[in-house]
Order: sequence, then structure tokens, then C-alpha cells
Amino acid sequence: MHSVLSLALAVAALPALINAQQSAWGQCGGNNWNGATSCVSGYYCSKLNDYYSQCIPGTASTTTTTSGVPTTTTTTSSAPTSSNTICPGSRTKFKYFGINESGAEFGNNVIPGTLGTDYTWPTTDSIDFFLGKGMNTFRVTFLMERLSPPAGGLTGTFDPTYLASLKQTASYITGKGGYAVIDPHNFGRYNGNIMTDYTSFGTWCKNLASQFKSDTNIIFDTNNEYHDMDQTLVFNLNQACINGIRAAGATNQLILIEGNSYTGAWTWVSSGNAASLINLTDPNNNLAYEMHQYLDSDGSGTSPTCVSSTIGAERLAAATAWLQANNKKGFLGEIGAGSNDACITAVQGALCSMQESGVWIGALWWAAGPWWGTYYQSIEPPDGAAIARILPEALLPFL
Ligand SMILES: *[C@@H]1O[C@H](CO)[C@@H](O)[C@H](O)[C@H]1NC(C)=O
Ligand SMILES: CC(=O)N[C@H]1CO[C@H](CO)[C@@H](O)[C@@H]1O
Repeated sequence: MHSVLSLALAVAALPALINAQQSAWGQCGGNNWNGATSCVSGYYCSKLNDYYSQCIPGTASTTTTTSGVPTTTTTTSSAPTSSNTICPGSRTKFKYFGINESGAEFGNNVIPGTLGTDYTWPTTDSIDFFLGKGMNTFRVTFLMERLSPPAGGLTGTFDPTYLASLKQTASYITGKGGYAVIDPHNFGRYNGNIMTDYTSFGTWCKNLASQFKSDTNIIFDTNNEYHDMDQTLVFNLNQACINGIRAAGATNQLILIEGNSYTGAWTWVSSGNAASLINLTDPNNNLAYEMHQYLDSDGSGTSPTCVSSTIGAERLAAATAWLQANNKKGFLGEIGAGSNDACITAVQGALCSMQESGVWIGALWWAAGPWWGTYYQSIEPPDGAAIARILPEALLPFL
């Protein structure tokens, strides 16, 4: 989260094309809807609730009448009844599906800060809750400056206490069969400056990886959301980190690379990330491209209002096409939206399009963590804002 792309999205006011066919993922019905009610070839109009029908892939079956998805209930236990209605096409399930566990990167204006005051670690209860729901992947966010105190620089000694907590959190997850994404939540910066010394950064990655190399359920994330940086530098930082991780002997783990422009999926191609980062190489050939996507107007994950109920699939479409055309794997490291009908449909559309594409290997909601309070995207159990509806209606159907 935290992209400040203030693209003014011209949300075209759709003329009422009564007889036209709605495009893929577009709205095709609902109270007061007076646009197209049939869909282009290969899609059919599926009623999701009284307010919204959507063109989804496939052909209508006899059961898609009025029952639809229980979008207004807050039932939490039973799996949503109609995953077939939500996403009826042929799907490739995510290998990695879960939650960002946030907290250890909080208070980044206080270095090193005090545990329990400025930052905290995820709780085992929270991890257990999602494992119990069938999710398996947790992105563990932390700050490089707390692990590598600035006095010693990037190549200095790790802080033993912070390292121990990071390892303890990661091992708790992997010990239960889950995957832990080790996420330096640093935006390509260290100690207040853009990291330009990519050789030292490669050493930092090597030193970190050597701590985790024997645990094959660890996933390495090179850095969270590079932004406003030279594109070649973003390439060099990623490549140095890949080389460092492999040189440490961590040869079995997946590496997630991130791009410039806050690694946004919606700008993956247009920002130049695609053209540049396609050339990253991994001696062990086990990379995926981590992208992030929020569904509010500026894509920052700061408003619970989604642009539309189709914005999820729309914002991912170009990145998905790029992954497909180049035989690459994608990993949606952050997605988030409000707990309302339009956003829930938009998240469903995003995840459905990802699973139908076959090129996305994972997805993570942003975010759980003990200190989110009333943040609308908080999925921290027991009562984070996204627990009641997002979890059962928009996430669990895609397990
Ligand atoms: C990536 O590699 C291709 C093929 O070698 C090359 O043509 C292209 O210029 C490279 N792109 C960048 C941004 O270096
Ligand atoms: C990537 C991201 O969303 N980072 C946010 C995580 O949470 C911290 C604490 O609220 C924010 O400062 C980051 O921007």
C-alpha cells in the first residue's frame, strides 16, 4: 500500500447501450441498471445480488437464477456456497494464498524504536486463524534499519533480537506447513536514502538468506514497493539480491521481485517495469513477479470506495497478458478494498481473472496485524473490518 499515483481516472459515463453486448467482466444488470443485459461471446450475465449482475466467463447453467451469492449475510463459518457462480471458468488455484502480517515495520520514523511501543510482531493466534481457514502464506513485513542498524550499514551485523523475532515468526509459519514471505518493507530506501549501492544490497540479501537457507518454505521478497527510482537501479537491486540469495546457498526457495512505481499491477507495463525486469535472471529459475493492486481511485488502498465493481479484473488485465505472453509467473503480494458490494465484486473479479489466467501463483490480502485498529482493510481476527464479509465472500471462495 501507499501508492500516490494520482492518475485522474476518467470513469467514462457509459451511455445506455440497451442492445449492445456488455464486455467481459462488465455490469449487465442490477437495480436501476439500464445498460446492456447480455454479454459478449464466451461470457454470460450472472446475477451476483439484487444490485449487480456481471458478465463472467462461461455459459449460463440452469442454476443461475435468483439465488446468487449471499452478499448481505455475515456468515463466517461455512465456505461460501457458490464459488462456481462467482468464478465458473476453468481455474488454476493459487499455490500461495494468504495474508500480509504487518506490524514489525510500524513506526518507521523511530529507529530502532521500542518493541511494544513503536512496533510489534504478528501473533500466533492470527497466523493460526488463517491456517485454520485453509490459507497457507503470510508475508512478514519488517524494517531493514531495525535488522541492520544504520551505524553498521547494509553489510554490518544484524541486530540479534530483531533477527530472532523475525526468525521465530517465520519458523512458526513454516513449522505448521505454511509459507513465510520475508519482506523488507523499505520501498528501496535504507536509512532515509534510496539504495544506490546495489553491491552492498546484494551482500545484505546474501547475509539474510543465509539465515533462512535451510527452510524451503521461506519465500524471499527483495524489497517492498520501489518507487520514484531510476529503472535501471531497480533492475540492479533486484538482480543483486537474487544473486546474493542464491550465493548464500538458498537455492530451493522462491524469490519475489518487485518493481518501480510501487510495483503496481495496473502500471506494470506502462511504467517500464515489464520491459526492464523481464531481463532479470535466476540461476535456479525460480522467480515470480510480485505486484500490488488496490481498487480505490488512486490505487493507494486508502479509501474503502472502489472505482467500480469491475475494477479489479480491469486493473490486472495488462499485467496478466504480459505474464502470459512472456511465460512468467505473477504473485499479487497485496490486494485490498472496502467491505461493500462493489468492492467485494471487484475483488472476486480480480481473483477470478487471475485463477482463470493460470499465470498467477499467489495472492495475499493487505493486511492482518495487531495494530490496525479500525482500518477498513484490516483482516486481523477476531473482528478486523474485512473479517465479516471480505474473508468469506471474496477470499475463501478462491482457496
Ligand atoms: C532485455 O533483453 C533484451 C534481449 O536481450 C534486450 O533486447 C533489451 O534491450 C533488454 N532490455 C533492457 C531494458 O535492458
Ligand atoms: C506497503 C504498505 O502498505 N505499507 C504500509 C504498511 O503499514 C504501514 C503502517 O501503517 C504503513 O506505514 C505502510 O505504508
